[in-house]
Amino acid sequence: MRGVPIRRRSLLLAAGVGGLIAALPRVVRAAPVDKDVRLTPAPGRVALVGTPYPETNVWCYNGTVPGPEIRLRQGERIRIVCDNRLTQGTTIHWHGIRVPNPMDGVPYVTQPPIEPGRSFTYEFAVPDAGTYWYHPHDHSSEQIGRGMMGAFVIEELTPLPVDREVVWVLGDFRLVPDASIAGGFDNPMEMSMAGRIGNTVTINGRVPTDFAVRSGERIRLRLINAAAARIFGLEFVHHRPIVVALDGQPIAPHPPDGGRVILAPAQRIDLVLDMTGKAGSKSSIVDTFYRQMAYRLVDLAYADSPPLRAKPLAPPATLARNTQPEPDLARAQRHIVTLTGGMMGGGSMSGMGMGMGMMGGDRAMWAINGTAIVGDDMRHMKPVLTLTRGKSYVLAIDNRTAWYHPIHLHGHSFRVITRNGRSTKYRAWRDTVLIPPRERAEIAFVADNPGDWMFHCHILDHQDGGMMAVIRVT
Ligand SMILES: [Cu+2]
Repeated sequence: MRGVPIRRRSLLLAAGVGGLIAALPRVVRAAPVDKDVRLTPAPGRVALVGTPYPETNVWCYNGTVPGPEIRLRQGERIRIVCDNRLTQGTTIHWHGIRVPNPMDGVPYVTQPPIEPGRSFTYEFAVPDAGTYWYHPHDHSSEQIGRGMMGAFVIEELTPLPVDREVVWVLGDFRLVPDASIAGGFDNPMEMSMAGRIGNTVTINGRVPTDFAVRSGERIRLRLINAAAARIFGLEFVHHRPIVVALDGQPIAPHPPDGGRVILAPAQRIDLVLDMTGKAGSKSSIVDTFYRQMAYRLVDLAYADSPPLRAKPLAPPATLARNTQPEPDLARAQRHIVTLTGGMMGGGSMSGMGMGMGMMGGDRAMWAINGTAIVGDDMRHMKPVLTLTRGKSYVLAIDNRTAWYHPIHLHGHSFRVITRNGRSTKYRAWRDTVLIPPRERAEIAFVADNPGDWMFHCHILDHQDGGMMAVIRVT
């Protein structure tokens, strides 16, 4: 389906972006690093489902799904060498981390793709604590859909006091009966609807059964939605999770709206979960986002041992604020961003009625302000917005489609200040905002990170089908 031959891409890079990028590593390699990591994307074989099913052929980092967890403390500096052993190009994007533009891992925009057999060195400091993740940004629907994902945790200087910290990378795979991954990526029908939703949900690369807990313990649960298209709506039966961070950014601790933890592709949520069940009991976490496809994700299985503490703990404190500058809403310049395209009458999984023209050869099924970047081909794109460094902006994002879109801005965090014209309660900092069908959201931020930044839907089929744009900060 990808129409751009590698040779043509390479030529263009040699003449344009490539020369610019070659000059940058000298600048960024000056400071000593706190951690050196090597990530090797390559084919692998892992037990996604477990017995009696055979192992699954995947593409992954360092032989595992998810790839190795990267963990740093706030303010530290890391060097990551990516050694591409795939048979196609790749890049790594550090989702949500405010890195310098040349380290952002976007093919043709911040770097040439890392061709098979080649390597690329990423190096940056991590300014903000929180839960992040890494994934490819080249051929991303297929590479993520085949297993390329990993957690990136940046610890606070003063950590939240808990008994145990747990990271769950939620994956979603479409498997055929022998547990191998179904082909047919970039199916035009799915691209114009909800995207490629799988049939096999994994926690840390494995179909889960029980998660062992102890009565009375307090867990910090870092949830990462690494799925290509699936949105989660998690209900913790008989438990009361408290949200303490969204997309890595601290928020006043509060129970999730309606008791459901909504987690769209690429979003993260940190929960404080007090294990209030009785010793020996079991209780489920169910995913009810697509109501007609609700299922049990995993059971919390209580050990038979006596409770860890006699009295429940006090509610968790608010985490220390990260380092993003506060947008000046009174002086902010406003822009409207309109999302269009897709099949009409969506919302349900059966909504058909493809409009003529959407099946056209150019795959431009979606658009942002009338423009579409299809696939990874960003050679000809012009920025949809050019922002002035240091100034505050409000983007009013208007979803005129019949489908959900988790919209991600690279290089920045933003506050979600309104939804459908009403102020939001927490004005949450995020890097990915889920906008339901025919709804609107306003985001506010200071454009303080210079460069060309991707602004796109994180349902990767939508991204591939045109719902991607560039916002330039100069
Ligand atoms: Cu979308």
